[in-house]
Amino acid sequence: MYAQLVKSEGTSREEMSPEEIAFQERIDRNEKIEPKEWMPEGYRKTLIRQIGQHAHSEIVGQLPEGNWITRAPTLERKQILLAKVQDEAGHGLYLYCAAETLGVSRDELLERLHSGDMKYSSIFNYPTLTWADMGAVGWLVDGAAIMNQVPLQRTSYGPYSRAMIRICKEESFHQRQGYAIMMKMANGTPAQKKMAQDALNRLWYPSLMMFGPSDKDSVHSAQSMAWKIKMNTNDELRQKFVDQTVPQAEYLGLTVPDPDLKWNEEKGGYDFTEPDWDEFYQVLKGNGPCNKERLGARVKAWEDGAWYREAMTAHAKKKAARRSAVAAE
Ligand code: BYC
Repeated sequence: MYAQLVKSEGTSREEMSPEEIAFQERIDRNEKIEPKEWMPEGYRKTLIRQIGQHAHSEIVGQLPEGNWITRAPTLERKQILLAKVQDEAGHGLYLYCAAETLGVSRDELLERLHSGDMKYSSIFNYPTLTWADMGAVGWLVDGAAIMNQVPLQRTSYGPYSRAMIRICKEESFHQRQGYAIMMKMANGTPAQKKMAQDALNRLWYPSLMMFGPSDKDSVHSAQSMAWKIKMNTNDELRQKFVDQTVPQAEYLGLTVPDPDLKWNEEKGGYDFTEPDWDEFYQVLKGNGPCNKERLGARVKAWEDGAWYREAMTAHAKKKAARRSAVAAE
């Protein structure tokens, strides 16, 4: 058990305060940590970073799909896509609320997103060029999100874990709607099948990048796993995702764009080519195909909404003043 008490910076158990040791023992017993309880500052900060980044991803993640609402091929598809994009807004809200319980305001989180100080998932810096991308996003991007989020339902911080339970229920619907689009396209005309294959070709490696850098380059994994903020390493989840997704691609009659993909009997999983990590770090630095467009759209939405936030605040103040006037009568 105490093997887990080693911090990623290299601090050993001997260097921990009695409070830190007691805290770690609660984590090891799988107790949930609740907002007002004592927690190490690093635990609080790591949670704000991860939950905040996750919330931002949900909100920015609306943009590539929102782009296709007006161009959905049927009314039914339009309704489904609208509902999905609306769900992402809800997920963002649950997560911002969970982050707020750690003593950070939503305005501050958004300010840090807009200034480029906080990240959102790299995947949303890639464009969605055709309707088949709506299928591939649901199938691969939501599929990767679920793979990462199902274990997070058991994460040690109570509000985060409870938000995850609700989010995962909706994500599985999202993944299935994406796969349903892929089925239609892959079994459609040769041109539709080609679009489906092209979407898979473009989104495969960016989806693998969603799990983060390989374990040897992951900065936060060791400490986050000791604190059960993360339940698996990045590579473990990436492997599970590949193993789950390859048979789904085969069922669609599509080819995963990796000539070296091969079942490895010994490890009971596929050997596969790693994403281009230089590209990943370039996207993180703001140099991906859509970084400027995505952040620009968020900042514009925030600025355009200023009058609405002011009106709501003024309305809330008036209501509160009226209530206290009535109470004073
Ligand atoms: N994109 O030490 P590491 C969704 C950063 S799905 C951007 O391994 P960690 C949705 C990382 O922040 C997506 N940045 O980090 C789906 C760190 O930089 P900082 C959201 C990334 O945190 C469909 C550095 O690289 N899901 O929302 O231990 C529709 C070193 O990495 C990425 C979540 O956020 C990336 N892909 O592990 C709509 C799940 N990967 O912060 C919406 C919760 C790494 O030190 N998050 N970085 O500057 C996690 O599980 C973990 O934060 C990660 C990264 C596995 C993503």
